[in-house]
Amino acid sequence: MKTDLCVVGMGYIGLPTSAIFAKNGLNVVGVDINEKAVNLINEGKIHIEEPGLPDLVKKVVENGKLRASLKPVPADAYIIAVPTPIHEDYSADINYVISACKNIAPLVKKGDVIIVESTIPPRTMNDIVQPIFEEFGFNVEEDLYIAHCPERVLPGRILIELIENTRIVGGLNALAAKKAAEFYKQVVNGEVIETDALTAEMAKLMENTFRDVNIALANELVKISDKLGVNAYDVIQFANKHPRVNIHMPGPGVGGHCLAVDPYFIVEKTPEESQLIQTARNINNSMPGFVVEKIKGLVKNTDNPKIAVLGITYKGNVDDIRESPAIEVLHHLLANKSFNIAVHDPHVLQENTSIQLHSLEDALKDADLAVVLTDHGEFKNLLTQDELANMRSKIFFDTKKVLIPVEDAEVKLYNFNNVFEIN
Ligand code: SAJ
Repeated sequence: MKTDLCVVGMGYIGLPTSAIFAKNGLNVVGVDINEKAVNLINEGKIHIEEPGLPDLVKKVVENGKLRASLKPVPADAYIIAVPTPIHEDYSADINYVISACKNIAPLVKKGDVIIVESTIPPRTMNDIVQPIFEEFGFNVEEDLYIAHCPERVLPGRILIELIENTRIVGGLNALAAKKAAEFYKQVVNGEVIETDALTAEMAKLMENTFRDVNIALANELVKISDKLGVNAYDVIQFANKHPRVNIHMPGPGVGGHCLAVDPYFIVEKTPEESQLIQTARNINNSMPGFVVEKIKGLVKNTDNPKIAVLGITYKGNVDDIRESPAIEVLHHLLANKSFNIAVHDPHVLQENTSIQLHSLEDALKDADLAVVLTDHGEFKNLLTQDELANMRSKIFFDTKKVLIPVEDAEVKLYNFNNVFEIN
């Protein structure tokens, strides 16, 4: 059977994208180097957590529209959705994109559409991707339609946002943008904007940088409020009553593979010009340390305290622990040999991490302090749950303002409202 679309990378973006095109009737082959993921998908199952995705993948695999493979296959269109991590020195690692391009290049034919969805540093399409296809003998101006169409979906809402969000399609030339835009319009209800590759690269990076900088402002406010003795959440709430103000939410840092990474792609190319972006990154990176200092303050009068760490994913209601500030806090705590640490996360499977996980009951048993680092929905009503009964002290430090406060003299709740009370 002819393959309409070959998607390289079966992760948080590639798999749902494949499933949505398959649902729309295209014959889709999803490619991944992870044999376990490939086998699971071919059984109609999935290896990631995302609402609605298990049912959709089951359906499109069962009706033969989606199958997974370890190797790319010839198709009329290709989407590259592989990770672009950062090196230790914060420079972008685009090797997966390069090898994906090199793997599909021998299979492509004149008239094919090739789309890079992975987030990439500015000029990658022109300086890296284009020459790869030229090396394989293509005239990229005429033979192929190559475009960057950055993914912009929010984990937890991927299936909705893939269809509803505006897409930016940046072609190597205007015709490539038009052809790639037509391809997306098969499934996207939102606006599909055509532009050049560099503008698309920068628009994507600035979206996440905007958010990172605004969260940094909220996190800096927490530190300022801590010094001044003022309730940071009240300040944010009241300031945000102004029609043109939207201070973001503070937290134990900024995680995930997007906000904590993408700004560095801009910094790498323009270090002199990106001062604000770098400062914001530094502020957000300092938050795990700030939280750890407050935790130390809370247990300073307890010998060998037991601390329950609740939530280790990079944000609430997902299972992703990549670049998680909670993990950084945890590592600091584990390094302190006088602390007894017990971790609970209702979204993370033990088989996916080397961190020893506990049930909520075990984590809280005999605990002197519980620290909430992720805003999972499961934690909202924590303060009324039976599992609290066996805590040694019912002291909570909620860095995400997820716990609903209770009127209970035994329970002491700290968050960024009253963090200045901790010394
Ligand atoms: N966070 C805060 N305060 C806030 C909002 C978020 O501390 O007010 C933290 C979260 O806890 C988390 C991090 O920021 O650690 C990132 O969370 P997020 O929900 O803001 O974003 P991601 O990384 O899950 O997804 C982002 C989205 N970008 C934007 O909203 C501009 C998504 O649309 C992108 O597709 C994704 O990055 C990506 O792949 O680039």
